[in-house]
Amino acid sequence: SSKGPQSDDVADADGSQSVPVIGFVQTGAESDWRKAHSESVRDAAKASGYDLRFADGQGKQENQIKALSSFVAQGVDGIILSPLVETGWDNVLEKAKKRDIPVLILDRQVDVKDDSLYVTYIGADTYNEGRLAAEWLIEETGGTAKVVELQGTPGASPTINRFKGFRDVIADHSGIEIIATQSGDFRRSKGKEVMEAMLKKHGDDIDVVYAHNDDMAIGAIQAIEDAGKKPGDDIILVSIDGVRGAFEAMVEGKLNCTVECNPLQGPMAFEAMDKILAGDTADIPKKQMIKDEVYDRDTAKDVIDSRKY
Ligand code: GYE
Repeated sequence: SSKGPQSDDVADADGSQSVPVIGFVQTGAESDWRKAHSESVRDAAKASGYDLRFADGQGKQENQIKALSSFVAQGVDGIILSPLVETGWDNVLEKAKKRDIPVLILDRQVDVKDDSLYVTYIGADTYNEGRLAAEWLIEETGGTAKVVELQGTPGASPTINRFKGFRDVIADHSGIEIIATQSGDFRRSKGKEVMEAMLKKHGDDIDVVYAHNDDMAIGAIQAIEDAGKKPGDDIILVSIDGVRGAFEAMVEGKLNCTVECNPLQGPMAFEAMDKILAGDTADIPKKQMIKDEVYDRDTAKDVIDSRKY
């Protein structure tokens, strides 16, 4: 029997309660963070008694839009969207609104004309993560370093926010200079490829890699080692997410710092969905941000065994 919201449930012909159907539109499977995120949503749906329909956008907004339209056409009870990029959602969200299908935005943000097109946003404070990465770096380097930046997917809210948060902090520190910046699409292979090109071009000038996620940092570590340098010592690396691979790299001394970004958002999402489907939206904030911690090489060993993703 469903532990989900009872009030809106329709009794089936045999008298049993029908299980609410939720369409989940995911970005893809670009990183370890994303895999943990998908798993968290799947597990929480099950634990809360929902029937989850999972649509994998495979890194393309058009796939996500198609999946959303199709969930609307199916008349699902609710939709959870993790949008690849920030813009371009107005039309499809209007379709959902016209059919009275509530939409919860999870992880990445949307930029829409009309905020009533979604009920609530739940995710990490990715702007603050960019700030925390910069603050750690200033502390570590004493405020002097030439930095190369590996950006996430162009147009994605964490990319925009981690780009800006970092710059807002280094603005007061003229000794920190970004000498190159390019997208590695939040992917390990792309991070390695972009880092190889940066090493060829900038060689010994590079003091620091700032990667918008751990997967790209791990790719960059490979490229640095292939170039005969010692990641963590010859070049400092700071990234974001806090996935297991990052903790392993820190324990090995190859990654200097990761700013946590918690992907285990499923329970929060379905707690909110319970309320939404029960018509209990009054106390749901428009925006719910998850808190992040900073970990570095000194603290990694002590916490690696307690990491949940
Ligand atoms: O940092 C990255 C993932 O949207 C915050 O997306 C998320 C980011 C995360 O692919 O690893």
